[in-house]
Amino acid sequence: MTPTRTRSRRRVAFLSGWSALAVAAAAGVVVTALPSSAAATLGGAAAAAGRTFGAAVSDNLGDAGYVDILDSQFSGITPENEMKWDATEAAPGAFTFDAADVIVDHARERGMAVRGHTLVWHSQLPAYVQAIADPAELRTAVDRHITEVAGHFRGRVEYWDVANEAFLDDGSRRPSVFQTVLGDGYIEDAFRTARSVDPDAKLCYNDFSIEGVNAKSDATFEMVRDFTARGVPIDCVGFQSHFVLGQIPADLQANLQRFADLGVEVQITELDIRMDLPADAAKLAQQAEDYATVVRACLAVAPCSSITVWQVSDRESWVPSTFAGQGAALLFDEDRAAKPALEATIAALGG
Ligand code: 9MR
Repeated sequence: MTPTRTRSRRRVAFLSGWSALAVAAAAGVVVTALPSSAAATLGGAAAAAGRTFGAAVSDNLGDAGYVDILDSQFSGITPENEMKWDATEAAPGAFTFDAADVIVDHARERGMAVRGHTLVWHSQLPAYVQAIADPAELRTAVDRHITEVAGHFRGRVEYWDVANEAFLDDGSRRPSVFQTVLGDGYIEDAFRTARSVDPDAKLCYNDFSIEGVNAKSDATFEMVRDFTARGVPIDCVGFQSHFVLGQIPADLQANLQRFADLGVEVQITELDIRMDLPADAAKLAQQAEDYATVVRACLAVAPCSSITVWQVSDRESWVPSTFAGQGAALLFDEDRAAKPALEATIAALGG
């Protein structure tokens, strides 16, 4: 799961069963072959390739059909909404972690890796934060938020999306309250605070539309280059990868590689591939090819350590409520039946 380096012994505790097998195999330890049933799952096939395959999970764990797929197929979990500012600190200083704890406990009891999402983001941000105009006051609020949230989950979250979606498409900084009140330095300050609170978690910058080479990914690249050059503690970049059918950027692999060459891990963090509804056989076949393309790009870049899809099945996907007439973006359909993309993804992983 961590192909490049290991920060501490504690990291070992995070390895899922299959990841541990893969690490043992890489270390020359004799391991029995993966049972064919496990190799034929997303998590099993990813582990054999030294990767984690995760899913975003929300308030779904009371649904047995959902949990069956989650537990049998996936080796990682990202809470979809439960760690966001509006969920964890809806009122100043009043922290609530119950919903996120349920998801994190589920993951940890099953040896799944956890991606924490997200500490500093302009969206799902309570009005009281958006109203803060005084820099000292906002700095204190951000520090306290990171300290309490990352502190609560310390030792149980392997990766944190410290900052999310800070750039616009043209490469300029998004004019969030953080940017306008605190200026450019708010991102590096957040990374430093997160590192001091949880030194063992890997700290990521996460964004959408940075999967190919463009003005936005160029600006992100320049920030990460600058951070690594100046010793700002950044370990990874998350490429959300909310794709449209047939439109996977041709330079995805090259773009992942240029970030990896800076010395950070890269991860596919919120993958889905939406299509105009209704789905049909041709679209589902194209989608299968597209998922395989994304997997191959990640596998071709050594520090690409994980792929996470943004929910388990089309029934839970955020897409239809956001893009009218579009959907069918995930690996399982509305009835939780496997789609062609599932087999293609496992095959591309080498399973
Ligand atoms: O999937 C999430 C959805 O349930 C929420 O309503 C939405 C609110 O902003 O956030 C969605 O997740 C987003 C993620 O946190 C950041 N990247 C984009 C995702 C899709 O909007």
